[in-house]
Amino acid sequence: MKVYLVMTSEIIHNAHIKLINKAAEMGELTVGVYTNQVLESLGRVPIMSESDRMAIFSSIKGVSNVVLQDEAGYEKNLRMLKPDIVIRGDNKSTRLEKERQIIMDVLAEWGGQLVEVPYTKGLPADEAIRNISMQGYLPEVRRRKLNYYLKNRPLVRIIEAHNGLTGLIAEKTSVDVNGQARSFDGMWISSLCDSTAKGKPDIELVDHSSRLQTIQEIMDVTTKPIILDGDSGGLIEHFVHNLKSIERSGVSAIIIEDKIGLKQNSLIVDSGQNQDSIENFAEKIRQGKKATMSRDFSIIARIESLILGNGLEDAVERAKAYINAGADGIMIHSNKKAPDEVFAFCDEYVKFGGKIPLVAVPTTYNTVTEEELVKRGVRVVIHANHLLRSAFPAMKKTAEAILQHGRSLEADEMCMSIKEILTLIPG
Ligand code: SPV
Ligand code: MG
Repeated sequence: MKVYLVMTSEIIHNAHIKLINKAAEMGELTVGVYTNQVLESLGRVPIMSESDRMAIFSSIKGVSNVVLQDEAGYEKNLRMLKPDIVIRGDNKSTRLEKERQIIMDVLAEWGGQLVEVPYTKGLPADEAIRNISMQGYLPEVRRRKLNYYLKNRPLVRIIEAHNGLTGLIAEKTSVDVNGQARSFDGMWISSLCDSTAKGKPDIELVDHSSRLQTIQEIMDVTTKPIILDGDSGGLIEHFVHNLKSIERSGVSAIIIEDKIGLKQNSLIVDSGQNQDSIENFAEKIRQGKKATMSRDFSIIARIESLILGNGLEDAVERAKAYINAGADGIMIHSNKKAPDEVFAFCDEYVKFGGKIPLVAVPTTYNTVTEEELVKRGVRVVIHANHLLRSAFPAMKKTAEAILQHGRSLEADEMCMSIKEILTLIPG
């Protein structure tokens, strides 16, 4: 008898061993191990490589063979292995219910059989797994996540968050695109949105402590990596001190921009801002890298040459210098309607062999898709201000409706129900 068992867990506990023993008693056992890509599609951040997991299962008594399974469904591997028996836990989630039917249909083609064993909940190992997922709240785990994504994903998709509620939207929003779950990989704490949400202009006016407060609020209710908009980073002497509390707060990466003087938002056309010298900004990166302790904390250098009209050549020269200074990533920014100048920079970046991740913020040139940016070599796409910008008009409209009608009835259709708001965040 050929027996097939797919193991999803990366933490092996007693119930798994019992299951493997049971399967091995039935016949020659092949264990299927999900690829990391499949684990990711199921919302997991793999903690070890596929080959490590294969090696672990190969060494367990009773396992004759280990194969990789590169899809969440079993169909491809079943047709390849043609097992007489598939064994699995009788977990009743919707996804697994769907899978169950497909497994039975495919097995029926050669008279194979599905054997389901009771799914054991509440094991000590469940507690261990829960503890590991809880660690997403901890700084090092978040940082490792961002690093893992940067190394393993073609695209890291980031959205702006400026408080606990928008953090929850970034954390939980997921859509189905052609049968694949799609969600954001992390959050951008934008200076524009953090300032605007506090009713202040985006001119480095919101002080360090207030920025930390926003970070903590978001940290409290999310587990995804946070990329902080660090504005210009300020004076080098201040930057190295502020980095300590930023790093300790749990931020995964900070992006600093090479502007100097009173900072204005980059989307203001002809703001008359000055760009820092290459030497000074490179020194800021160098000192920043020295001041940080965590191996996974990233300092990303943001180049404003295109924003300030200083041209592509200057942008490329700066990218090279900032990489030499130890930057962990390069962000190229543009406030043009068309993506052409960003594309031109990307082409140069690829040509000179820029290896560290390239970041883009397509706010004004948002006809471009994430896929097109990735094709040009961009690895991180930040949707930098959209939760705040969409919330403001909705709130304003509601306020106007209440004023207009002298009551709130007419605003009801624009609002979620009291029941919904009361249950939005479980106790
Ligand atoms: C921000 O979101 O604050 C940014 C990006 O710095 S931009 O507004 O485009 O300058
Ligand atoms: Mg900003």
